[in-house]
Amino acid sequence: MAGLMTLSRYNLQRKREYEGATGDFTLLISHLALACKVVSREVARAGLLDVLGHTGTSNVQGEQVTKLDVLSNELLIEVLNDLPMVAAVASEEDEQIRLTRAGRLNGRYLVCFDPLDGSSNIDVNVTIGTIFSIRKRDTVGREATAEDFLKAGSEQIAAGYCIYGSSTIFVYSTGDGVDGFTLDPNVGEFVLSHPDMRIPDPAVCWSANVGNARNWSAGTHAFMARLTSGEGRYKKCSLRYVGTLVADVHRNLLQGGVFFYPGDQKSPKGKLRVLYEAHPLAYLVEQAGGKASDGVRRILDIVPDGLHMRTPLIIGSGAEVDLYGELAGAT
Ligand code: AHM
Ligand code: MG
Repeated sequence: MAGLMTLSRYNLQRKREYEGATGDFTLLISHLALACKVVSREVARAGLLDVLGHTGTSNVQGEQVTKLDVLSNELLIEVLNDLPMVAAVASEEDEQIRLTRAGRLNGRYLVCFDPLDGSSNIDVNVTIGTIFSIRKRDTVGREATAEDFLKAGSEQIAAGYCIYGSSTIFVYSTGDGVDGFTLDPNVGEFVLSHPDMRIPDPAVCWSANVGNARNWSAGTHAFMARLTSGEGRYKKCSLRYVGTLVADVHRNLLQGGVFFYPGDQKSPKGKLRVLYEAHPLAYLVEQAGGKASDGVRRILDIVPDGLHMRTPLIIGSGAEVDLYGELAGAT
């Protein structure tokens, strides 16, 4: 028991290392982890509680039946609402930012999240996750605005995700490497299970929705041809696509691999969103020794022009992200 490194203990140790740390950030991370534990519980019993699928109906107790992604959104917002250090949140589920109750004027932090990534997998019992990103703002003393969020990904001070799979794993970085914590459901604590995650080389898998290939550019086809050539680095490179970004990135982080969701003829800007999908995952993957680009630009250099801006995303093992740039970047 003495050696058990829980997320709270880990954060306390880290806090001691930073002179002048107020403990605000530690508290914020522990509240995000708490929200993820609750989402994990709801995901695990979703089938029982009938929260899958539709909104707008009532369950047997006469309570409103809420879709799991809406429920997760409200849970995260509720948990952050009373933290005085959080000024506002931006979520995939909400068109506009929401100011918090406690920190709207003097909170230093802004939090972006995708409360439940992998919408198409929610109702079919396949791995889903929560993604978050934290920034500091320089406008303390007044109410935060959407513009405060529209900053380059390199300005994030922390990012992470929680994945609800065969186990629940909370992965995060504060810019000093990436650590993963697995939820021990018996004690209700996240325990350090994946210290200092680094993307192994070479890539053993690639992930893309090949169903969209008819719309891809010649360059993207050339990239896929290289990955499936069976030559050199690609002697053993398998296709693995969950269709939940956070799950595909998690696997590629652990095993080495590249995920790509390019812009194509139908959707030139791609599908994935900058602020709460691409930025946080790019931050984590870079911290683990990988890369992330939109084919031309580093993801962390993108300054979004709106809360829900989309971007092509190529993310994972550095050599493959570079190769995509060479073969398809200009097309
Ligand atoms: P979501 O945030 O609504 O779940 O949409 C994003 C998801 C990603 O998790 C995943 O990588 C992608 O959409 C899958 O898209 P597709 O179904 O087109 O393959
Ligand atoms: Mg998503």
